[in-house]
Amino acid sequence: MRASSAMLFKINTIKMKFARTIFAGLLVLLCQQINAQDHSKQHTESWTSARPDGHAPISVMGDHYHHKGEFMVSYRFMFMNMEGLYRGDAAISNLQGHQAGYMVTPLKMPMNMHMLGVMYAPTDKITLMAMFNYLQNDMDLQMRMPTGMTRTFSTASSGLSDVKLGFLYKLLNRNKQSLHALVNLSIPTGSLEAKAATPMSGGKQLQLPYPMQLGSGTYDADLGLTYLGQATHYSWGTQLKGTYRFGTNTYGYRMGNAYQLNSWFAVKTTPWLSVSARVEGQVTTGIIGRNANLNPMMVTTADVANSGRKLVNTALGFNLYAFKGNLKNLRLGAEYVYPVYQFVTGVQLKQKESFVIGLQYSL
Ligand SMILES: [Cu+2]
Repeated sequence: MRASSAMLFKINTIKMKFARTIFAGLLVLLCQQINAQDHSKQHTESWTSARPDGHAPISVMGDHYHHKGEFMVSYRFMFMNMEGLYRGDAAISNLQGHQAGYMVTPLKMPMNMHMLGVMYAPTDKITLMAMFNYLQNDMDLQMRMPTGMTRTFSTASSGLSDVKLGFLYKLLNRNKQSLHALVNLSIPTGSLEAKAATPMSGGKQLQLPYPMQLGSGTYDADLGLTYLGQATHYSWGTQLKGTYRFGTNTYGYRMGNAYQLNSWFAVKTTPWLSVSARVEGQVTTGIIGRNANLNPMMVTTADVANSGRKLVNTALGFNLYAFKGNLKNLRLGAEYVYPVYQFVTGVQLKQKESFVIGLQYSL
């Protein structure tokens, strides 16, 4: 047993090294390609954000940097919904969820998120970023008695989530192609104390399960790389981003790491409008450790065995851009996001569609 797990660990380490080597190789190739094109052209043009598709679809964060002295504020609103149970990559009934050993199963979890962002570029190379998120979570649940009777109830939580501070670093911008790195530090300002009275608690306020809490409780880092390209009437981009969490929070657990690969394509139909299509792959690993205040047999969301998922999203969106006039540099973006594939570890709610709308203003 021990020998085989050591072997597995070794194989995984080799796989990771291999993936890292491939990634570094691709990066070098990309830089060389951008440089090579530079020498072949007489007039080199920079990638520019001053067009409707100069910003990525609104759901993508840290997609663009600014010129020295520029300042930007943004507000985004996101509605997300989760509904119906999944085990692995297949839907199951709530009865099957209860039969897996849980007294309570969730029915749905709609979530509203308000995001306020600030960007400022002290130099052409560096753009500083800060992001403040306010969350409103709701969850409808079903309790099943041994007699087979069911009863539904709801819980809710809301408040400031974790604050993110970071910067973008411009690596290259030439031949209408651009490459920049993203570094964010997430500060655990979001509360882990969200509580509610449930039919099982006899009127007492009890700490809510993991997905209903407002923050991770740990210091986390986002590391990312964004590649952008432009032609006269269309543009494209790819962003690879990882969220890494460190240590354990005051309740003895750590949320899973998250990895995202985003690729999008946009068509600039007029100087003020672009439409976009995007594909996103997401992997979130499971929770490490557990909160001793939560009874894992009570509800699926209180059991860390039901955490971690893989998801493929598709999205359609548009950007409106005021390129002149009094509202110059004001943008409005919206995107509709629909998951086309998901795999959950254990029993979890299924991710449904989400909708994002946002305003950005730079000066
Ligand atoms: Cu900006």
